[in-house]
Amino acid sequence: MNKKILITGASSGFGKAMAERFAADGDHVIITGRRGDRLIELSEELTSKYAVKIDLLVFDVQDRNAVFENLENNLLLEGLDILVNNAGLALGRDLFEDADLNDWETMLDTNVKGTMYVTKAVLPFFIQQKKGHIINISSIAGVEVYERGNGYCASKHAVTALSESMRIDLVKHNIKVTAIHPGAADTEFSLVRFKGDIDKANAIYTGYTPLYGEDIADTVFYCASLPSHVCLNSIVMTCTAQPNSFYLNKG
Ligand code: NDP
Ligand code: 8X3
Repeated sequence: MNKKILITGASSGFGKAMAERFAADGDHVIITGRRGDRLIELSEELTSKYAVKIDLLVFDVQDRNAVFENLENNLLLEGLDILVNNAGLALGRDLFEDADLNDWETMLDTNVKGTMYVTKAVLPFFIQQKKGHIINISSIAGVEVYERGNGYCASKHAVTALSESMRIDLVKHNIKVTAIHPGAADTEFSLVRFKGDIDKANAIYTGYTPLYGEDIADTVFYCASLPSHVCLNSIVMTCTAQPNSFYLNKG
C-alpha cells in the first residue's frame, strides 16, 4: 500500500502482529511501547525480513508530557496515513466490591487517557493533510459488560464512545475512525491481567481455539486497505467459540 502507520503497543500481541502485517506489505511502520528492548528487536527483525523502514518511539501513553514530547510536531509523522491506538491492558478480574482502585486507575489512564493523548498529539498532521485514519482497538468488553469486568469494561466502553465521538467531530477533516472490538485472543493480555500468574492466564485459552494476534492484524489491514470513500466504523470479532462477551463454548 506504500502507507505510513503508527502503532501504539507494538512490543507484544496485536500491535506486534500488526507491525509485521504492514511491514510485509512494504509499509513504513512506526512502533511504540515502553519496552524499548523489545521494540529494537522487532525493528531489526522486520527490517531484515522485509527490507522496510521501521522507526520506534519509547514512551508510556499514560504520561501526557512524554506522549506530546514524542509525537507533537515530530517530522517523522509527516504524511502519516494511519494511527492505531492499540496500547492497553486489563488488570484484575475481581467483583466490583473487591477490585483494586490502583488497577482501575491504571486501566483508565492507559486505555482511555492514553488513547486521547496520542490522538490529540497526532491529529494536527491529519488535519493539515486533510486525511487520516484512526483505528482504535476497543474490545468486546467495550460493547457488552461481563461479571468481574467492571473497570476494564468501563475503560473499553469509553474507547467505544470516544471512537464514535471522534468520527462525528473529525469528519469535516476527512478523517476515518474505525473501532475494532475483539473477543478473547491469546496474547500476553491475560498474563498482565493476572499479574504474572501463568496458570490463570493459560486457563483462559484452554478448551477452545481463541483469536490470535494475526487475526486482529489481518482485520486492521483490511480496514486500512479500503478505498478512501469507504470506512468500516465498528467491527466486533470473536473466535467461533465465543458468541458473546461472557459465554465460551469450551467443548
Ligand atoms: P499485550 O499485553 O500482548 O500487548 C499490550 C501492548 O500494549 C504491549 O505492547 C504494551 O507494551 C502496550 N502497553 C501497555 N501499557 C502501555 C503503556 N502504559 N504505554 C505504552 N504502551 C503500553 O496485549 P494485547 O495485544 O492483547 O492487547 C492490545 C490491545 O487489545 C489492548 O488495548 C487490549 O485491551 C485489547 N484487547 C485485547 C484482547 C485480548 O483478549 N487479548 C481482546 C480485546 C481487546 P509495553 O508493555 O512494552 O509498554
Ligand atoms: C479482552 C477480551 O473478554 O477478556 O478485551 O474482556 S475480554
